[in-house]
Amino acid sequence: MSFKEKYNMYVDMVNSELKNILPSTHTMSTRVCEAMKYSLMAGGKRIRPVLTLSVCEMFGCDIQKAIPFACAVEFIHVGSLIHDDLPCMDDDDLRRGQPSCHIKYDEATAVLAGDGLFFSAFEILLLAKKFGVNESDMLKACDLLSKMSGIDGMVGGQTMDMFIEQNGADESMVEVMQQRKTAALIQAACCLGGVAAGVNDNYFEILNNYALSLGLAFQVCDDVLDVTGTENILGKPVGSDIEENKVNSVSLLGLEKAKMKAKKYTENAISELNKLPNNQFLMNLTKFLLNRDH
Ligand code: GRG
Repeated sequence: MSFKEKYNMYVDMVNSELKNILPSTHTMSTRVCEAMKYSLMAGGKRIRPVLTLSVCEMFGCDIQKAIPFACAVEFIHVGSLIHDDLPCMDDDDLRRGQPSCHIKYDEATAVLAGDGLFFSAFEILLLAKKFGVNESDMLKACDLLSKMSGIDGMVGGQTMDMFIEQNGADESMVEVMQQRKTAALIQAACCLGGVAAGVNDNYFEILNNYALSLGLAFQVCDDVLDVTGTENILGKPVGSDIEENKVNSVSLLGLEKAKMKAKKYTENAISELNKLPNNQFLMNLTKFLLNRDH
């Protein structure tokens, strides 16, 4: 199976499970359920759940065990994008080239759709018991996902991003912000695959290091794509981050140095990956993410 076929196979598995677990719309909360579904099914690349499933599989474990974890991570990711687009945050009318959740619905519905996705994520994660994950591993997964999403992870990173926009920052502060805002959930995605597979502490640490470098590379590429892409990752016009005076890798270092930084992080990720078994798919994915065009 080619890399692309395998990637699509993982995406299909995630999408069919997401459809099964989407909240029922036959309730008094129809509008918020529709908004959750709209954003979940709006064409995301599904990188994080693909990481969860492929990590689980590289250790020879049945991927079914990792499906609830993969879906839980995607729920958090999509919820964070909905909140990120709100007028009080990044104020973006477009996401993946389509109206953002608060434009398609309204602001209050978008806040609640994000909240709904965050809480449902943990409900879904706990479905792992039905797929053969034991309770102590589920607790470990729950601990990881909540930490990587909360103050030490995405929420903290987004807060730093807002602070930096007002006060400026140097390279090391931007790196901490990027680790928390973006890499943390990618770390959770990879480590949850490891938890589902029951990996030992040594492999767990390697996975965590791999995912940190991958997540940092991913964010720097995102900053680069804002300038070089035909349409940037948010579906916004090219260069909009720079025009809005965002402090990111490109505004701090310039385009060429930012590209070199993404390459360096990718090399670090690859050197961690070399310590793991059956790494061919993840090797291809790591290189693909460095060279992606959206
Ligand atoms: C409560 C978890 C929680 C979060 C709220 C709003 C917020 C705090 C955090 C925002 C974090 C954020 C938007 C980080 C950007 C990460 C990033 C590069 C997203 C783009 O990811 P892709 O390209 O998206 O994987 P697709 O569209 O493919 O799903």
